[in-house]
Amino acid sequence: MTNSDITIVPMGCCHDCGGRCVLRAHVKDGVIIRIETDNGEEPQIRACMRGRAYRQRVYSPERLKYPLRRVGERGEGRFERVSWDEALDVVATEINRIREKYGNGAILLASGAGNQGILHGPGAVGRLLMGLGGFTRTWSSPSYEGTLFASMATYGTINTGNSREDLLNSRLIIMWGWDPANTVWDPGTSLTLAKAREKGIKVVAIDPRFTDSAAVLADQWIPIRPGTDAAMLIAMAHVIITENLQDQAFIDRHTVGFDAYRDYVLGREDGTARTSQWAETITGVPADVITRLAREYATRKPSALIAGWGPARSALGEQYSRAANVLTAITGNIGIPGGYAAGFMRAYTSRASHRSGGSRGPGNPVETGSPPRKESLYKLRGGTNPSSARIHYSKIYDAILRGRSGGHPVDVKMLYVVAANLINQHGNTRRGVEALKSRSLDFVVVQDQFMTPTARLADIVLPVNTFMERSDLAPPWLGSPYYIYLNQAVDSLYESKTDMEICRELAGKMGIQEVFGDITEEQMLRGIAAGRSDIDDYEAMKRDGVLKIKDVPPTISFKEQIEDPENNPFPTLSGKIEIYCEHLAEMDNPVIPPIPKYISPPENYDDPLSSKYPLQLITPHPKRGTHSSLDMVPWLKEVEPQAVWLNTSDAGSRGINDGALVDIYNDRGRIRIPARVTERIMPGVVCVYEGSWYDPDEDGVDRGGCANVLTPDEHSPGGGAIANTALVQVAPAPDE
Ligand SMILES: Nc1nc2c(c(=O)[nH]1)N[C@H]1C(S)=C(S)[C@@H](COP(=O)(O)OP(=O)(O)OC[C@H]3O[C@@H](n4cnc5c(=O)[nH]c(N)nc54)[C@H](O)[C@@H]3O)O[C@H]1N2
Ligand SMILES: Nc1nc2c(c(=O)[nH]1)N[C@H]1C(S)=C(S)[C@@H](COP(=O)(O)OP(=O)(O)OC[C@H]3O[C@@H](n4cnc5c(=O)[nH]c(N)nc54)[C@H](O)[C@@H]3O)O[C@H]1N2
Ligand code: SF4
Ligand SMILES: [Mo]
Repeated sequence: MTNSDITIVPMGCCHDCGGRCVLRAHVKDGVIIRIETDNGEEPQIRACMRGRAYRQRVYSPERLKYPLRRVGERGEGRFERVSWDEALDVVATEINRIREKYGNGAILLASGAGNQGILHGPGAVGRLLMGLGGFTRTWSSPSYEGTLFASMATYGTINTGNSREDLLNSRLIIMWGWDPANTVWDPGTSLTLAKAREKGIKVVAIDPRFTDSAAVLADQWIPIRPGTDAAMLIAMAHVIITENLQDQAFIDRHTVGFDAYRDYVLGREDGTARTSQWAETITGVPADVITRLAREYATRKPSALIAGWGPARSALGEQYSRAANVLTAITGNIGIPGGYAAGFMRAYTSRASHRSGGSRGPGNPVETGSPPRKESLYKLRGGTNPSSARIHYSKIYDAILRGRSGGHPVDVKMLYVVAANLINQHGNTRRGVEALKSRSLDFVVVQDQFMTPTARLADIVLPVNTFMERSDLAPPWLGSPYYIYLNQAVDSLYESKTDMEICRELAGKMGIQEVFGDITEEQMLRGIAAGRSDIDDYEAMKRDGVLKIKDVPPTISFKEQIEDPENNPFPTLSGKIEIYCEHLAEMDNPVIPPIPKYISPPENYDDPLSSKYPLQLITPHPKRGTHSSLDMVPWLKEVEPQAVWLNTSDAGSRGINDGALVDIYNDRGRIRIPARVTERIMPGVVCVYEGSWYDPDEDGVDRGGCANVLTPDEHSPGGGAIANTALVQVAPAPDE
């Protein structure tokens, strides 16, 4: 489309936010001067302020411009400009040297979620390293592994959601640890929830914070202590069972293990009845609030209990997800319009995974013959990241520092980081710095668009272009029926290249050109599109920058299993919904029991450590950013400067006023940022959004406010990240 001397290029926003929205870049004389969004037919896929502000990222003065080589010690942050030829020679030489000396397993690929297009991002590096005989992969996703594990254990699948528009058939919607007004969860979710409320459907938010969603989309806010959700869910089951409100016919027909769960809930197993009063002391939620919600949920059928991933990003997060899944089962809210099988939540699925990372896929020679991990659901089709040759991404630092002698499958000698700001985004930032500086690690290469806290620790830094400087194809974040076609808006800035171009050149230097073949990127995109049955008009998609798939019938997960169970078993080992999961029983691990239980995790509110660090830290996803990717955008910094949310009473008892500079600290580290004193967070809990860049001063105090300075580099038994379990103290910052 051309209007005078301005060209409008249709494309989309492609970082790892919960959206994937239409953008239209106005380009004049080769420069993006304005960004607008979808003004076309309904349903519009409208961008938020983050996408609309994107040109400040493309033209940020902080962009990486040229390949860089470290001078001085690793981590000192001093680099010199080198040519692409020199930089790639070093990378190729190091890869070959390390493969020959230590074997391919010594190369660890740390791929992140920075780019969500299908063609660009980490996939190219995975392809290159596979072409060279394999590499060590990480396992687990920082997003959802706890939820995924619980979803697989209960239903044998991650396809558990209903279409968004089906929420309008519900009579009660519970947003449990879910804040879609901020995190999006596919464009249109907030609009649907707003319509639901207009229709008179009750919406409840359960969250330690009075979130934007609680404020604008909910009728009721129930604050709850982090890490205790399983107790409330189990107490709701107690109310339902003692008042005989369960759907017994559904339970008898579609589930296994109800009796064992009932015995636990009623206290027949161990003498402790899981009453609302029992849960009140644990969760901080008044018993009558729990009882009332349980009755409403069981009797206002159909009801949608949407259990977010945030509460599962905790030390024993699987128990929360399992307890939520089981509650939806015992009330028979599964497989029916207006219901919702709590679980992973993917709905529309006629396409492949939304993850384009190079860390997935079959046939890695480095993994051949390695047995499955004991704590994986390896007997299920698809398993849950079963290979014991992989390193959990929370354990990358430990693997580098301790290697085989620390129980890891390999001694890591080279770290290839692509589209990941791991130092910032993985738990225990300071240990990460120690690991990447370690002399046992021979070589670190980082491919990124900015000199991130991770790139500062590299030996070679390779500049990558942004999604506005190349073409790509991107499915929505979770699973709505549409595709975004990203038309290239401008030429690559400075000397930046795509990840694909970089890997192709490396492949050329290493004599394996055939890995990428000689087809163009456009031909590759056409090939990808041809492999997807729901893309029927490539040209129209490219012209419009979006393909909205029409006439998709609403998804009601498990409809077939519920209507005709004999012919449609659940893909679990029993063929039914597993309230009691035999596969879990075989693991014989007390912190992943076969039925969901409330187990107090380490660093919970009642841990003895709370006498030293009395506040529970949560670190949700930022409104002003997509993880760490937009930290440098001034317009977005204005929206919500990084600060710690602190309840008025906790601030008062510490002599802290709104806006004052404070220290948030524990044994892992210390950050110094302003306090946001507010009633929007419950007493005893503090919130620091993830994503702000680590920026330590000479005393090692992080002035950037990186939440992961305070979180652990551990994982839950099923493999979930632990971003919302950490005890801290807050104090006024010392005078400077
Ligand atoms: N703006 C924005 N949107 C995003 C992203 C982003 O970076 N920025 N990232 C995207 C990605 S990759 C992901 S994985 C998703 C993540 O989506 P979610 O996991 O749903 O997002 P979070 O913000 O981490 O957590 C949701 C809510 O859980 C609450 N919470 C934390 N701990 C607890 C708890 O113990 N109990 C209860 N009941 N609530 C708790 C938080 O206060 C928060 O309001 O978001 C996506 N959307
Ligand atoms: N404390 C805490 N930590 C968390 C979370 C939390 O809730 N709390 N959430 C976790 C979650 S759910 C996620 S998904 C992770 C995300 O963690 P990451 O994937 O590490 O984070 P991002 O900031 O999305 O992107 C990483 C980098 O990718 C770069 N990038 C963008 N596009 C490209 C590209 O095309 N090519 C290359 N080579 N680089 C590119 C960006 O510049 C950025 O530096 O964070 C996790 N970390
Ligand atoms: S940041 Fe997310 S919600 Fe905002 S425009 Fe981009 S994809 Fe859409
Ligand atoms: Mo994520």
